[in-house]
Amino acid sequence: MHPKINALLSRFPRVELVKWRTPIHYLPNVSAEIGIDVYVKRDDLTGFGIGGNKVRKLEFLLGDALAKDCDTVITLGAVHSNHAFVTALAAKSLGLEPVLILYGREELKGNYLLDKIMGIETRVFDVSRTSELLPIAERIKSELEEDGRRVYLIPPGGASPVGTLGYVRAAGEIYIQMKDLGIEFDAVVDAVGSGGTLAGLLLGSAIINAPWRVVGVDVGGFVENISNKVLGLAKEASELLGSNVRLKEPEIHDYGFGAYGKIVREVAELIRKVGSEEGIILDPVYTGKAFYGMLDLAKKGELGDRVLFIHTGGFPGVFHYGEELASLLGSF
Ligand code: 5PA
Repeated sequence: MHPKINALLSRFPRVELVKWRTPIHYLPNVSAEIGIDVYVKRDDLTGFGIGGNKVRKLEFLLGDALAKDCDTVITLGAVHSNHAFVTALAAKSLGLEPVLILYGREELKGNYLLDKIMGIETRVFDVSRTSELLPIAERIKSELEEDGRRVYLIPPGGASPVGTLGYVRAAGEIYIQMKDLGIEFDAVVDAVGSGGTLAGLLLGSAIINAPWRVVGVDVGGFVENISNKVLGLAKEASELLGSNVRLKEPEIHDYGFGAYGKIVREVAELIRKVGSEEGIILDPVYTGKAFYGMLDLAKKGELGDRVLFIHTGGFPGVFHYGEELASLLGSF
């Protein structure tokens, strides 16, 4: 761990869910094709449940829930939510009772299937985006509290100042690994949904004065006004840490193809290509769109000579949207 970040984070309760530094892999074929060096930080391999970025946030969020003596964890998202499933699974493993507040079609596939297999309590509502679930989640929290439960409410994607600490920590890990590799990244790129990952990277990178630019790829407006949200989260997390770094406006590019959760041919083809050339499985909702954006920006010369893509996980999305992918690829 980076000593400066370690010192700042040491007073925050954390449950260890990620048992190793996730590896950084070089992608030879993709790099040769676009003419810059592309590396991937394998946060798909964080190693708890389905892995992914959420596990890093949950180390601090569930640490906080336990420190506050809660017995129940509520969170919310779409039925395909990676965050919801892995939050519930981690909560269960720590003896906390999870309740998921979801929206979308209840089909037994992807993460929703995993929710059911693991016996997780789900309550599905007829709304069209996660933000509309917030008042419902607040109401359910009050009802459970009236029954004597001690509830910890985790916002969509774990995007709270405490959750943001997970990627402050990751920024330090990346810095140490970069030094070990004897290289320097010009840009670190990640998918932006609820914004907590980018906010943590932005803050962590500022604290250690990292040489790279932090670049976000919006995957379709999961939340409105994402730049403000990311900056706000980074500032709140900075206050929580007692750090007084200056934070830059986040750099976020839109590669959402019109909507969050919209499954498109360009991304389906890229999932096939990167899978078959590099053995890296992207998903159609987050990492596929983000990787597409990263390649496009790199080809335009906007990311420098060496870029690190954060693979934030999410492979159950491939199975959730299997039929859409099959029909777009048209060769099954
Ligand atoms: C998600 C989010 P942030 O939410 O931190 O911006 O991360 C975006 C992201 N990659 C990137 C994967 C695989 C993700 O699942 N997922 C959400 C979910 O409910 O799963 C929060 C939207």
